[in-house]
Amino acid sequence: MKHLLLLLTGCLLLPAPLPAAGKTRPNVLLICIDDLRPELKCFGAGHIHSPNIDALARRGRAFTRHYVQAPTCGASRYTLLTGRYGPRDNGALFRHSGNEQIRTTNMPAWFRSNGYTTVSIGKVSHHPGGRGGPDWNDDSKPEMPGAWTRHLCPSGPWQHPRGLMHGQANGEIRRNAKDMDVLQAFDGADDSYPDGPTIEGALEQLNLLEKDEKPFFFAVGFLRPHLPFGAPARYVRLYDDVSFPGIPHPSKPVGRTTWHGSGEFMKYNRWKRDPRSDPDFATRVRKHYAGCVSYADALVGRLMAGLEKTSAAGNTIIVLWGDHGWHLGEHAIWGKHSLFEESLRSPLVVIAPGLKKNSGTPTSAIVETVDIFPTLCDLARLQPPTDLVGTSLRLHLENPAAPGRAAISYKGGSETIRTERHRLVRHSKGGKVSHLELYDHENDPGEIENIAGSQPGLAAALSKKLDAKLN
Ligand SMILES: [Ca+2]
Repeated sequence: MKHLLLLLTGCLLLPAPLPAAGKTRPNVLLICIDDLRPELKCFGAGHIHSPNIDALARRGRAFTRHYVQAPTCGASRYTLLTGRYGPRDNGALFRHSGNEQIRTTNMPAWFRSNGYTTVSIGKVSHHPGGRGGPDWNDDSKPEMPGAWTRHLCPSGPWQHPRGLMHGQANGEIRRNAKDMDVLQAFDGADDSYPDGPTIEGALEQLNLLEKDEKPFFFAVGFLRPHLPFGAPARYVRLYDDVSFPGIPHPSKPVGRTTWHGSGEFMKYNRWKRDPRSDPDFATRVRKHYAGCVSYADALVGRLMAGLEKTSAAGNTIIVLWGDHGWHLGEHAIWGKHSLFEESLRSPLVVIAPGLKKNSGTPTSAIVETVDIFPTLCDLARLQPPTDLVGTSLRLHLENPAAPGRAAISYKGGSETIRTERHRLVRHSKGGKVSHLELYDHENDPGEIENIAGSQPGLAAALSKKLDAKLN
């Protein structure tokens, strides 16, 4: 009911769109990277080669405890693009495409109605290019109707956005995952993999947007390191002689948790090798994932070089965001889709022109994906829609020591809240709480020992706090 009231209040109090903004407002460049866990040099992973994202972090603020709302692409991107908690599945944006409030006040729609040219290229909403239909290219089925001036997904030899999404080198389209390489390193140019058409198109768009009379809100979505793990060989070779640290807490959790059987990964595994029981294969998987990360990092570098060549560079807010994390063997999971720390924590880096104080110092304040929309409104001096659930991160951009807030996430019938010290996971069945997980990060950063049974009062208090945020 509270949600409905908020929604109605939002409709009534919605400010009229401002007149065309001209070039006085800053541009926004939003870089979305699919399935990127926060394992980058600038996030403390010394064995990862990520010079371009590291350079961004040096210029702005890296958020080392940024949590997504959902450990799956579509539901997480819904929260980024609407600034609200929402449906828990990949169809979230499509399902709300007819909802007037969401349609007119989602992030790109809001910037567009406030005088911005809004362009998306690659995977920004759940479907690259934002269309439904069998090949995800049906113009009559938009994922975000009217939000983008241009919602693009050049597909090159992969033929269409669906082909691009799970493609391997040189136009290979996924038909059956079990027939495909899950690990691949083709010795070719950046453009031999599906992110090639996206970076080429993005560089063209930057040139067009520079000449545009309006400021731009430009979102670029790269697919790697999403499965299958294929990248140009030179990025995978970076790790040939690198010794990786051991996998922390690699055992399957005891008791009822959000552990799962790594189905998304295992369906590709035509070699019948299982990283959970095959340490050599586990290392190969980790090194290919790292290769995909370094490939994505190189694409970020090309995009930034393209931006620097334009006159827009000095007046552009830059956000780099990962849509969720990924377990590389922690808790014996190879994939996302859990409510453990590894699935929910993702990289966030923000560079705001004019907010240079303490730049390069990361913040460990707890923040959420829903905070990004109000932050961008704040930095662009736009009044945000009244029913956003997040809070501007301006304070953290000005002061890395500013305290954070609790973060919530959800999947299916389960919800979790992460506070400074604890994580509570609440599982429900038939509308009733079935069981709880409670972890004390001060003594147990790996989320191994469930203390819900011995701390019922704390679990109840956190559950209440979770409800207050969700409702
Ligand atoms: Ca994803």
